[in-house]
Amino acid sequence: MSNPLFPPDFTWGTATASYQIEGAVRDDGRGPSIWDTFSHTPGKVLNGDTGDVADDHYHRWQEDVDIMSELGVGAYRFSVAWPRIQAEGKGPANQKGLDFYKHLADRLLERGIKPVLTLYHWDLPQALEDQGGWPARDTAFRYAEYAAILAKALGDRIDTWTSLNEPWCTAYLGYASGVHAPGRTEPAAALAAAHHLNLAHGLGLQAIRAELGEDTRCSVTLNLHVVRPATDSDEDKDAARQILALGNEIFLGPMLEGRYAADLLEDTAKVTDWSFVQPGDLDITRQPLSVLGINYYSTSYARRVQPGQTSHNTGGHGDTGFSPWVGADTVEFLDPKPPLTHMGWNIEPQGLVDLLTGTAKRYPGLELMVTENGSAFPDVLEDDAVHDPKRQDYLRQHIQAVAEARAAGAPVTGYFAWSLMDNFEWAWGYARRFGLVYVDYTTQRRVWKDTAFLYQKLARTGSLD
Ligand code: IFM
Repeated sequence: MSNPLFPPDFTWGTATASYQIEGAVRDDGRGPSIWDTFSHTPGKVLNGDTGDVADDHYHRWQEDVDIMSELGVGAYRFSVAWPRIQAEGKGPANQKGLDFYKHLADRLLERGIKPVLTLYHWDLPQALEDQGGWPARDTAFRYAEYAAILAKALGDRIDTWTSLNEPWCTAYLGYASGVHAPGRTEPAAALAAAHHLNLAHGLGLQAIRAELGEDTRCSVTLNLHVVRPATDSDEDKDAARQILALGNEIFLGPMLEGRYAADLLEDTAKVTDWSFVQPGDLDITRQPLSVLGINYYSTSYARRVQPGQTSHNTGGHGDTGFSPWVGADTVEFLDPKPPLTHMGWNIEPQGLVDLLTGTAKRYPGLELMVTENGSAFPDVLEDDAVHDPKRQDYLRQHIQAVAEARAAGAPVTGYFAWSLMDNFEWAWGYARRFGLVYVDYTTQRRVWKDTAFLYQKLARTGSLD
């Protein structure tokens, strides 16, 4: 590849999430989360895997920070497990839970790695789900209290506060298709959940800035979808528009523009009347963002079919059949075209160029970061090494895409590889590996894959030449 010309202050980072790596689900006063319940429900996660032990990061975090230090990354994006801080999602904070993240942040800072904290990466306290979960408005207010606790406790240790990771997954996979926790299949509830996530985002950022000051660096991470029409026909263009409204506009509108788009409301009218949006909510959801985090893996192709004619509704990153549940019952996704990753997702780096340049054009001046990008491939541990040329290719192509977007003027200031190490890949359990570092789950040994060495070079030099 040509020299991508990343400046020295470009942030190279790695990312993880609490339930995917921590394990220790009963230690030090942690309460149960919806993912504990879901993963322990037979048939929900491949091979019956759970996050009970995961990467045992809760006990091995120092070794994991050492790995990051050796990789040479400048930032680490991790999430806090809400039920470690408030076992039941409300009430006073659990000091031991706070201490874990304080120590982690301190060690990162000692090593010159900026802590980028996500408040919510899907592990809702089960007690809050029992009271209605995200479809219940009260959850947004409980989240704001939790945000205030974290801000007070972790304060200036944190470089960037990220309200939510991929609220799309929480709302649609959790409450519409039900393939993620809590596994509910209630379309109207999914749209209410989306709104309450938007509200939680706004209330959470208000709480953090009230505690730490208006200049506090705050963000949200969205898995913005790149959905292309299968053909140039008006029908297929409208199918893509409909999925983009459900996937992207439903969060971008309220968070960045203080509105829900009229076509989104129309498209979903037979599912809900949106009466859960209360006067004043859209002033709260729209808070100044210091940076927008974008997660990108692949694209998808949509077409319009006649009612009742859809043969399948999968394709692209995580579009696991959510659309018919929320009113898009005449949209069909094309089968993804090879090359595919082990997730079955197509590899289309141009999608990342388009997404970054398109978002930059739409929101001039808004700083962007790629907060997740990476690929799963079946890895084999051989003589203490993992040779993963396909993952290296994926990385090279997508780094090139970021460079292209930057060259076209998109203000992208950082890239976080998903993931630092193999981990619990939700409904796929441990059967899908996204790590730069291989985890041997029987011994918890960490082994650098070839891609980790490549990333080290990138992090240290800003170039893959
Ligand atoms: O593992 C997930 C992560 O938790 C959220 N974004 C997508 C990743 C790969 O599926």
